[in-house]
Amino acid sequence: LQIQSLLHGAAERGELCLHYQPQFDLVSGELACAEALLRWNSAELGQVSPARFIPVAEESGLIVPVGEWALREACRQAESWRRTGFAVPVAVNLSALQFRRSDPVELLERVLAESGLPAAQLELELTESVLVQDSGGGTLERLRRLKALGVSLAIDDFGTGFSSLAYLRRFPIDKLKIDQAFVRDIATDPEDAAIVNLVIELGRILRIRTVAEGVESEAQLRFLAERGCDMVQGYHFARPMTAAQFEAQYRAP
Ligand code: G
Ligand code: G
Ligand code: MN
Ligand code: NA
Repeated sequence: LQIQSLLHGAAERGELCLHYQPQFDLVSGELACAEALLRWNSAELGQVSPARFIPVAEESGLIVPVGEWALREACRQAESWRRTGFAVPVAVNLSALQFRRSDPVELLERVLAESGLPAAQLELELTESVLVQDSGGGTLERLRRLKALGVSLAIDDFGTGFSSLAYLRRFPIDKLKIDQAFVRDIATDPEDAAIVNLVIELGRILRIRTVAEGVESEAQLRFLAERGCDMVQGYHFARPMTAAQFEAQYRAP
């Protein structure tokens, strides 16, 4: 309850910020994308981990204004980088509630127009729960309208929800992000290895790019490269970092 009341107004008090974690193309090794991740430095509680405040934000509905702040800030940052010659697409997490509560298409149109960011430079990460709760085809319609704006769509934490092969075919998805729980033991656990293989193969068949999350070791990277995973993200390459650190590290000199 304390978290909830303090999170309310955190954006206005300047306590929220975004960190960025790079994704790399596994073949070329080039920077492909930056995932924006919320951080909260509370005047009262100090640094609060997203694992603690995101669930509270989702239960209380605060994720709607907080998520809107994150989207706006990520677009502002990406456009500021792009205008100065550092064009890196940004990926923003959208919770299922943001998707159902308000019209995400209208919000995206507004934020893109405000920031000036070309839609092609923005990716939205949705969880499987968004796709599963498709009562009456409303979700498919919204995803199509989002795609029509020119943004790309990724499924986050893929494999942890109630996947159905039908919706992957039906929905206009560009990327599958393989959950880090499956990646952790790929080099040693045959079942996890089989699952990751299957997702990569599925991506190939459906022409959806695959990203392995939580890559922490050379052994995991080797496995993913051999199997033809398209992209990688994880501590082995870089942790989430401030915008200034990200720019210092990845803007070409
Ligand atoms: O950053 P971390 O590394 O600790 O993120 C923890 C969780 O918080 C992840 O599940 C991530 O998807 C979620 N998260 C981080 N930033 C945002 C955001 O801006 N919006 C939403 N909805 N979730 C976020
Ligand atoms: O749910 P989502 O995938 O958006 O959340 C990403 C979360 O995973 C963030 O909390 C981020 O800090 C974390 N993360 C990113 N790379 C790694 C990694 O290599 N190992 C672990 N354990 N966590 C990671
Ligand atoms: Mn994510
Ligand atoms: Na994820």
